[in-house]
Amino acid sequence: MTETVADCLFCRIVAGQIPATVVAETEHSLAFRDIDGQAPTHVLVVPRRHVPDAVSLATASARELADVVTLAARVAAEEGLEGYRLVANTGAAAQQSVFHAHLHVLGGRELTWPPG
Ligand code: DGP
Repeated sequence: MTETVADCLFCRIVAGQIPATVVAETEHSLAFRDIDGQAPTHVLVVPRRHVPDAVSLATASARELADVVTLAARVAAEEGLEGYRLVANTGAAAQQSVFHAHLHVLGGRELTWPPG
């Protein structure tokens, strides 16, 4: 099931209305490079369906959430990452800026902890 929102940036990328460097996709999910990369690999994995955040995706469809996570792992493997970080900023207070669910896949450099 695909639900889109006309003024949502990631819905527009999923629809091909805004260009993005797509690296992988499935029936339910799309993976593309972040425009503001914070690591040698910085890919966003989004569901094609519009939901505002990852928790909402879990509620809407556990299968589609699993598809996003599995595609993120596939991207990490294809990028040759030994370790990587999956980040789901959730809410404005956690620096979520695009309110269409997405996972950041970050890797290719030493990742420190805790994150800022
Ligand atoms: P977040 O802050 O967690 O909501 O992450 C949103 C990310 O989206 C942020 O790292 C930058 C990225 N981004 C914003 N606009 C665009 C765009 O037009 N294209 C691509 N590829 N990424 C974008």
